[in-house]
Amino acid sequence: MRWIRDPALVPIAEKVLAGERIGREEGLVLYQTPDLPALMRLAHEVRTRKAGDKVYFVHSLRFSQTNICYVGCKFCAFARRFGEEGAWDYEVEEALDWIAERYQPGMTEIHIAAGHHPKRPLSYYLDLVSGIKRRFPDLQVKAFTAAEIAHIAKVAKTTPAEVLKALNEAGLVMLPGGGAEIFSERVRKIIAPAKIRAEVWLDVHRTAHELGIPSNATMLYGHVETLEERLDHMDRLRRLQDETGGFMSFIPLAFQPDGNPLARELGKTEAPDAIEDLRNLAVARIFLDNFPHVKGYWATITPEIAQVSLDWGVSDIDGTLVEEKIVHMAGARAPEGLSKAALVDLIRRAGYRAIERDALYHELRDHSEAA
Ligand code: V47
Repeated sequence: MRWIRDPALVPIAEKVLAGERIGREEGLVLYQTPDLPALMRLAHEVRTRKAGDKVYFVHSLRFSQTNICYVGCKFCAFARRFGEEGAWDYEVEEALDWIAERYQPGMTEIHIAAGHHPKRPLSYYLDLVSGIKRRFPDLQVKAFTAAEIAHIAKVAKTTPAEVLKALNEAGLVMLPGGGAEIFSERVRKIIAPAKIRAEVWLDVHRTAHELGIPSNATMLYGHVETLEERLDHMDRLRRLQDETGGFMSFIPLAFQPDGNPLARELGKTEAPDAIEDLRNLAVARIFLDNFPHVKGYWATITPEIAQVSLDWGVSDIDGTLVEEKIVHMAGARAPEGLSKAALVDLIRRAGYRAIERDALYHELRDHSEAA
């Protein structure tokens, strides 16, 4: 293996090339190696095994029915209190009108994530989901992070399983991966002390998978976490995926430092740089050997780095994301949405086949031959 300059990588590369799983210690070596070309090559080998030369994207609308939230996560620039400037809180009909104004023919997914509203009853969320399905039957509803599901259940004095069952009957088909942050209790105490614990997040996803609802998983990185804590996070996800097989995609979220207390307290004014983003994606691709996809989320890493990330293990770049708010309110420099044509171009110019998918990863169209 003459392409490997770092001798510490040789035994790891042998394992990865043989399709064997690596452990956390080996993951740490990958996080620390100066041999970035070799890391890239290994991640590329794994992504090619999983997805060949395909890169997936979805024509998707982002929606947040409210930003009212009292959880107080320190990384968040999105949440507002009742009556605070910039707060919004839509009734179901207002939400449907908001969606109608932005809906474009050909959209297949609506991704909903929002604040933990202290009062809305379960019926509100059921009406929202069933209302969307009635008015926009072509949209698959991927909605509510595990943290929101646990919160809705708490307000309704019921269990996450009952909430998931009812939402599923109303039309929800998938859970997004938000709210995971970093599972380490040490980090959660600092960045999100009032948010659900890691075990609850994992339990909600386990329950969703058992009910036949697939989901994604995220990891917020580039703040106070250590590399070991990132590996612990991915290890817990890998173990759950071994149990259920219900995760579709892993999405590292690069911390955006504007307008949130964590940035002010840490004095951290920059998001992670390109190498940190790419290295993290590559390690994730190699470590999470049982995840079908690792997403390069262009809203946080920029479309340019997302394009480069396709050589670093990424096989999905999320989607058009008309009007993404959560990371843009925290200073993300990327545009709030990209057109389908721009995404196809980005993928094709990197040398890959652009595959349009729906929320559940059914292939809808191969754009590789498009003009
Ligand atoms: O859970 C909040 C993160 C998440 C900041 O499932 C921040 O396909 C960076 O879950 N800097 C919501 N991140 C977004 C999310 C997501 C994104 C893309 C795809 C999918 C999917 C899910 O946004 C939150 C939180 O971890 N977030 N503030 C910030 N300052």
